[in-house]
Amino acid sequence: MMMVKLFPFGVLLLLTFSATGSDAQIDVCGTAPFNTKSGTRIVGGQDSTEGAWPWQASLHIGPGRCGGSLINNLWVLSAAHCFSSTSTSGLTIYLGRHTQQSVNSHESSFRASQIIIHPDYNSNTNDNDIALVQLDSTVEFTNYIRPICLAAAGSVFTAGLDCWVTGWGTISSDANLPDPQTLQEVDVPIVSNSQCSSTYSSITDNMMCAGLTAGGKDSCQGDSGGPLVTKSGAVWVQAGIVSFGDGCAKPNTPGVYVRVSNYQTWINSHVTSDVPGYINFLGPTGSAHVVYLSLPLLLSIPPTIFSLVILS
Ligand code: 4AZ
Repeated sequence: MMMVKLFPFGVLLLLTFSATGSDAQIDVCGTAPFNTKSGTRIVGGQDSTEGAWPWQASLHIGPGRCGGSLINNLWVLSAAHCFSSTSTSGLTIYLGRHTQQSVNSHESSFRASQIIIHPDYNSNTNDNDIALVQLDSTVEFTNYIRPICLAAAGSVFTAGLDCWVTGWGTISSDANLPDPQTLQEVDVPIVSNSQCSSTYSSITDNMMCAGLTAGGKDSCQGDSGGPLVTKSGAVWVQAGIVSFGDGCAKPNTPGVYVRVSNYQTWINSHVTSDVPGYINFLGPTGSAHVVYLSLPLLLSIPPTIFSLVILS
């Protein structure tokens, strides 16, 4: 945790979050009024509470299903391998969805106006397995539909960090169980890239891994494109995108995720208005900058300068 002590005898304690840019989304991203976690098929997980993961998108691509995450009022982040082309026909995007069959009173559905697949996506190695989907109209944020904050360039996710992954993918690697109706959630710890490379031969810096040594908890087929998130102070930040794995939930076989923090420049080159909120994640409390200011100093700072001080 970075600690800035302007006045050691300060009387005011301010918790702020490090953000890059003056982002329209930073005030709202990563907040989830119905999420009670402290710190996600999904194999070994559980039904989520309605509204707990308000950035979760359900992409129906013809007969196929993928996950995604809302990053501002117009764009959804997902995986490149979810799309066989950039044709938007047959694609429906659901936000605020909880179950795949019952009535979802908080849901809105959209068509896509554009699909952007990363130009360096390699379907043989799975490198750069990232895509952006532009909705055909802007979405109104509610308690059930909100954007996720994204991990800023330079973010650090150390081995063992607890993360959550969410989706409607298969809940069993033997494919005998039907897909779940209710959005599933499971918590999985980060596995270092060096450790993960002992399982997979092609782990790149653009990837990150998460899972238990013993197995039992994992994302799986149908969860692809969905978010791997962790909590940073009071807000949730997306670390990864469900990408691939050798089966699901096997011992010593972590799930592999896109390392979102490597794509801030690429995302911002396409999402040019209402830029997503980025959090420089350095640990569970690592992005919380504690700032001490004395009351006289505080009162002497004009509001505009003050906001620059705490956000820089
Ligand atoms: C899949 O087939 C898939 N355990 C996605 C994620 C994982 C495995 C398979 C990770 O889309």
